Amino acid sequence: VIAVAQGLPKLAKKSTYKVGFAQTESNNPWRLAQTKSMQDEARRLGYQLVYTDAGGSAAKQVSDVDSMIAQRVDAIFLAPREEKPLAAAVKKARAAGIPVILLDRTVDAKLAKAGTDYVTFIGSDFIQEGRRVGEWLKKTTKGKATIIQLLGTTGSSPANDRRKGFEDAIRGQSGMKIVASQDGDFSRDKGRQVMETLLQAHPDVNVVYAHNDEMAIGAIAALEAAGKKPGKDVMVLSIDGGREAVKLVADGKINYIVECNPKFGPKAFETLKNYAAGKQIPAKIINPDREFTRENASRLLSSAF
Ligand code: GYE
Repeated sequence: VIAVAQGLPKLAKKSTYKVGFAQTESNNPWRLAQTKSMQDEARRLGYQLVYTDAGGSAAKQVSDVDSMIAQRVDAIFLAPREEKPLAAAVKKARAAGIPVILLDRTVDAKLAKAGTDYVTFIGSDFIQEGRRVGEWLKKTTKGKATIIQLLGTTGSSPANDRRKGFEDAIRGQSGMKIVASQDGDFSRDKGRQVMETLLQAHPDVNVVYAHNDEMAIGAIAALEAAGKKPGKDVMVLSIDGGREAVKLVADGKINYIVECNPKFGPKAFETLKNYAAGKQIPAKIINPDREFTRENASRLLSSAF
């Protein structure tokens, strides 16, 4: 699909820009790597980056976008924490004549559209990520698994889609059962707490699928505290592929990770420049994701974020 920049605010061709980057939170390695990549690329290009950190609050992120509009930035990169609340912020920026590029998460497609309300979405295909985890599990366990699913932040596009892709992949497998799915807010500590509680209710579980590394690492702590061997008694599956987690794959405590790479900087700013040059921009720009297994983890470790 090609989003023709019709009706979208124009971006003048200039030698430098003042651009906003509205980040969701900064409490995990993925977010820190993404922010660094954006800051490094802005510095390299000599652009001014107006950076805000919503600290895990969608309401704060909405007001961060408001303040970028008030400061008249040339364009806004937005990593929308949740799908619905941030759709309104996208529309406000558009109405103020400021083009928005969505980074890493998207907004509800019924509320705001690429090519009309925002320029494009740059990120991973989260449904595909979840599906790959489900397919790998189906193959590896020959269709037999008792699963706990640790969900990402409620209302965020990666949580919705990683769930959908995974559940679609294992649907119809009578030997595969998800006994509990609970929100761990993409956080290590929440993941550990939720896993502790769920393990008590479901001591027979032998797989945990976490929507990101941080929750997987939290789940590993809970498993070890309960006297279980992560990676052996209970398989651990995750998404992201940060260095700490890939190391755990090499050590045998995580069994499988689908990558979700946070280094958006170069692609984000290149898209901005293409937009200013009047080039056609696809409605979605999908990053390729690798995968980490016992076989390749040591070799790929140094290339993980
Ligand atoms: O997987 C997670 C982060 O939106 C794709 O958010 C991103 C996710 C990522 O907190 O670790």
